[in-house]
Amino acid sequence: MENEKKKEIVFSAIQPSGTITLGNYLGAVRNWVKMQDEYSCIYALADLHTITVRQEPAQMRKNIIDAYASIMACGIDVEKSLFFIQSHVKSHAEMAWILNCYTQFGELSRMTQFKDKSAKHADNINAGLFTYPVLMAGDILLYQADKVPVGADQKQHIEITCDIARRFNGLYGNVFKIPEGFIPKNGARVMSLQDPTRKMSKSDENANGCVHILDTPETIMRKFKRAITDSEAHVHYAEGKDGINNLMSIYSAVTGLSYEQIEKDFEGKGYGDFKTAVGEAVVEHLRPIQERYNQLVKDKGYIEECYRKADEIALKISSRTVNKAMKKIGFVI
Ligand code: AQP
Repeated sequence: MENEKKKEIVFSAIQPSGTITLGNYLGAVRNWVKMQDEYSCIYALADLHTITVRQEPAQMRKNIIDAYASIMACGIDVEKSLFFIQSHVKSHAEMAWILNCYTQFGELSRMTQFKDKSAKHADNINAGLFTYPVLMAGDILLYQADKVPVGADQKQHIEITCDIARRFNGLYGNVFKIPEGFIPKNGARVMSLQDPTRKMSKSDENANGCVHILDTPETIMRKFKRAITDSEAHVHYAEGKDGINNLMSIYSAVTGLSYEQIEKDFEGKGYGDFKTAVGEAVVEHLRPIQERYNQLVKDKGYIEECYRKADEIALKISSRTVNKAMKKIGFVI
């Protein structure tokens, strides 16, 4: 119990905007799992974030439940960690509005994800897409998180979270803990298999570029065999070899082998052999996750029981921070 009190708080979230990808898993979720014993972990399905892009209602409902079960299947243990659904905890929307008033238009304009996503969804550049980092800052700050395990693409969003928190604390005293991003050494940036200069994304239009953690072994093998490489046919890590570098990074992340060892093992072998080996290693790595997922989705009642319980606790914790912030600002509460 003494130890419990001293544990640092970890917070992270993932959007249920589609089936979880190998990028989401290696960049974020795998670390969430590893941190469960050492830290007091709070994880969320960030469903409020998904509506910055249009969603089909029935598909969205399915995605939320599937994502919850997938994350549990990856190893999030609801007895150890709090794992809730963001839209069920009203503090997130409240905190987002408050922090919007402490965030500058100029700093949001510099966010690369906003630039990327507004180019991708040019017909719907809504205000939510622009203020997405503020909602995310609130998500983290509500739980007074010490550490935030994310992929490298979220680095800028963690920085703006710290800037907003420092600005608020500067005005009102110590309301928010200043968090620290936690980016893995391996798998921090998994790239598309079809365009290795772009990150692997759930919403990639080219289905072959993205490996989903629930893809069948045949699909995974096919995607890796079609992965874009180069004309050199020599497995080694080097600048300009984005496709091979990406495959090496994935292979290293799932096998634990160093780049030197991989280069040695594939000396004199072609890219075909290497792609097959990466595909097989990923299939084996994902097999137990897929088996657990198939068991879990059979019991929707149990899944609901898990998130309802977590939603309630998350509301209690986060309401304390909302109340504190509102009181400091001058609201009558
Ligand atoms: N390609 C990636 N490599 C490593 N980490 C990644 N993450 C996402 N893509 C990669 C990490 O996964 C966590 C959850 O991400 P998210 O769902 O909140 O949002 P995202 O980064 O926008 O993910 P997607 O897959 O690209 O979703 P869509 O297509 O809907 O925009 C984060 O910690 C992220 O760093």
